[in-house]
Amino acid sequence: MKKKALIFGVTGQDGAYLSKFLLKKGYTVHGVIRRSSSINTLRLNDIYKDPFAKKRNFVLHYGDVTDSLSVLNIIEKVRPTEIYNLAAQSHVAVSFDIPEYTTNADALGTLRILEAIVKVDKKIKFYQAGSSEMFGKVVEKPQNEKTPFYPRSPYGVAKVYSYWITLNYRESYKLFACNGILFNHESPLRGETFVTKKVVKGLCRIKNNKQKKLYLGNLYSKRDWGHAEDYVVAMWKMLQNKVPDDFVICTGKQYTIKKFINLVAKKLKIKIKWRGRGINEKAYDQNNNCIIECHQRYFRPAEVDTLQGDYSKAKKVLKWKPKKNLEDLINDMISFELKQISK
Ligand code: NAP
Ligand code: G4F
Repeated sequence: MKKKALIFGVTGQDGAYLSKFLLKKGYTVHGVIRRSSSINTLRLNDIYKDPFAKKRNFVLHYGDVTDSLSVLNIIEKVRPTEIYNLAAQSHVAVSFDIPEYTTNADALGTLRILEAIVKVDKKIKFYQAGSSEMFGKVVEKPQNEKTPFYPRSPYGVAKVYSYWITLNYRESYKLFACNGILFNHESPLRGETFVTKKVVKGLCRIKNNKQKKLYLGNLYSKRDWGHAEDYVVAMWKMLQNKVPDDFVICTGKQYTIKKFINLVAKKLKIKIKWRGRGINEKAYDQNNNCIIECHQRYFRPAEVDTLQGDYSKAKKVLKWKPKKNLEDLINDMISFELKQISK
């Protein structure tokens, strides 16, 4: 029988990559989109299907994970074989500005989907988009599936709730429910306000005289960055495993934000020199123009200083490993951005 996936958060970075991956695998993909006053399906342009077409393998439904009725109605109507919950207010810094909404969407949203599964069909498999932000102020290095959580933001705390409620419904109702604990993953489709996209886009525009300066926050936090295209494969593999389980997905390598900037600048042949310390640290180009400055607004009330994962379990059980390294990721992001500028 043809498999049917339902993706909450289909319009996001991962939603777009996962949809394309599942369509290639022969799935019919249903996605949940929010009503918006401006177009929010740009990442889905190449797979979007005319709603009046007779046979469609990609179908969109209006809904919201903060709205129980829409969640239940869509699951009842679609009757999917697999549900991927990627829906979230996913920006860590913004979660300090809208903590209540973040908790509603990122914590209770998961509960709403799990409850609907219990009501509609307990055989529906469920993937929960957990995050390395749950490790927060890390208690060991590197982090694996057994590392205790210590979240540092309303976003991280909400994701910890989702992790435990997913595990609880697995144990209580015997659901096939899995937590992916994914470390940062990026791509040309990454949201514009996350640091990798901001840096790549900013430096590409500076190189092409479209922008003079880029403002950033903490340059010294360390992240384990992978490519979103690799990570959606891991989500799918978790739901094809014999038993439901939880998996860390990462590259095992970490870099500072500053190192990431230096790598991007090198690729773009911008020779940068750093001067100053702390908030006064600045980057200058070969003509001594200041092209990067730090600004207080991009620092967070509490920071996650270091993240580095260990994907041994996923490698052993799911036969998953990342295919693309940081250089591949940067090349991919830069070529996308340069194409955008030349359009
Ligand atoms: P993203 O680009 O920000 O996408 C988030 C998606 O969730 C968008 O489709 C968004 O819709 C949707 N959404 C937000 N609030 C919603 C609501 N109330 N109801 C329904 N949909 C809602 O995030 P991403 O990078 O693809 O990440 C996907 C998931 O993985 C998220 O849950 C994120 O927290 C988690 N995660 C991401 C990473 C990473 O590094 N990317 C790492 C670990 C975990 P709109 O387009 O309408 O805003
Ligand atoms: O790119 P970021 O905003 O990603 P962050 O906070 O690590 O969260 C992302 O990854 C998580 C997985 O660990 C996901 F769960 C989450 O949904 C999201 O996708 O920031 C990365 C680092 C931080 O330390 C931040 O303080 O970059 C630092 N940074 C420095 N300047 C900045 C900036 N971050 C942003 N967004 N903007 C800046 O100007």
